[in-house]
Amino acid sequence: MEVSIDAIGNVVGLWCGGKTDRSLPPVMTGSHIDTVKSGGRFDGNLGVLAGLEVIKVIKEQNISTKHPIAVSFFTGEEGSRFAPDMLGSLVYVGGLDLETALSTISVDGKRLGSELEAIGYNGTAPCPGTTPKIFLELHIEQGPILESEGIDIGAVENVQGISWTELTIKGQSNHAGTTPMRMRRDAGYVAAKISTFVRDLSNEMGGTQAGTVGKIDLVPNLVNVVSSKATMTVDLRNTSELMLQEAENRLAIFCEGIASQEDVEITRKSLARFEPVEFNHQLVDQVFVTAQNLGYSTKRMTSGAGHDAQMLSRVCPAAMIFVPSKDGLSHNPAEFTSIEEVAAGANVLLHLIVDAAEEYR
Ligand code: HGY
Ligand code: MN
Ligand code: MN
Repeated sequence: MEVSIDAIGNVVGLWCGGKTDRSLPPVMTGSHIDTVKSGGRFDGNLGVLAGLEVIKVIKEQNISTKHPIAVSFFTGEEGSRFAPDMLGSLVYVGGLDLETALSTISVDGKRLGSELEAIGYNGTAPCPGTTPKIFLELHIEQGPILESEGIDIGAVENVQGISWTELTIKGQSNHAGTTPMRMRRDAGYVAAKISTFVRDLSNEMGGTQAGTVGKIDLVPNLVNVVSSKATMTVDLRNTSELMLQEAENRLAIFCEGIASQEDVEITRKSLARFEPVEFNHQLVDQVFVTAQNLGYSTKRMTSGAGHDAQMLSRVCPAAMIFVPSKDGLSHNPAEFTSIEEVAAGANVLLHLIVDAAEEYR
């Protein structure tokens, strides 16, 4: 394939058969190859490897298509090192300017542009990138639905909204033994209260509301010192933009209240904020029908996780194919999908791509 690397490290492999018209927009598939630190082998990688397998089968079968076919992987989809998530695909579609992205500082204090240079992925291909004809992403569900209902393929209709906030809580370090409880300005205690509030709020709101505190760093983080500082993250999700705003507002009100009650200062920084995304209905229908025609049980569903496809949907029709996750597990080394389930997803992807790329019969 003709491989290009763009200025934010996105990689696009382009395949053109003998009679392909290079002036036509490519049918694109792909995903990401970064994982969270404690991640599994399927999240992201499946979509990229399946895309390469599709090209291999097309070449073996001497299939020739009018449109070029592209297989891509986007930089920093996870966002847990360099926020926001889907950073590379957001730059690819022009949703985040390149300089801002390159100057992003990671949780470990590194500048994204320098890190790309260090690994040789500060490429020369321009950002934003070529607009595809369509974008299809094969991905594991990362949840329990397909497995629990015994369904082979998910035709993903939409992605829920995402709100990531970093809260910095400043109190006062003090002696754990001598400081009367009424005199404490305990950042660690406030972080814990916010953490339980996020859980209680999500349970109370119900529906698709999700709330996660995945990261809390305490200073000085010592057994006999009242914490002077806590830095924490809050991940809120909802399929409804209004409900997501409601959750954000209630979190802000809770923080104001606990800050004055505990005499601490709380500052907030948004790390990521994406509204819910609806995929192209016609393309979702094609995913659904193609899977059914191939004899797979199929279900229309929502994605709880964010994906590169939601960014590509800003510039072209996009949709996703889900395959089951064992025990609904993901962002965990035990993440697993069987080879039969993988093959089913890759087959649906193959047929959709060949159809969209307009095979010469
Ligand atoms: O956070 C997410 O939904 C994705 O894994 N980046
Ligand atoms: Mn993913
Ligand atoms: Mn992920």
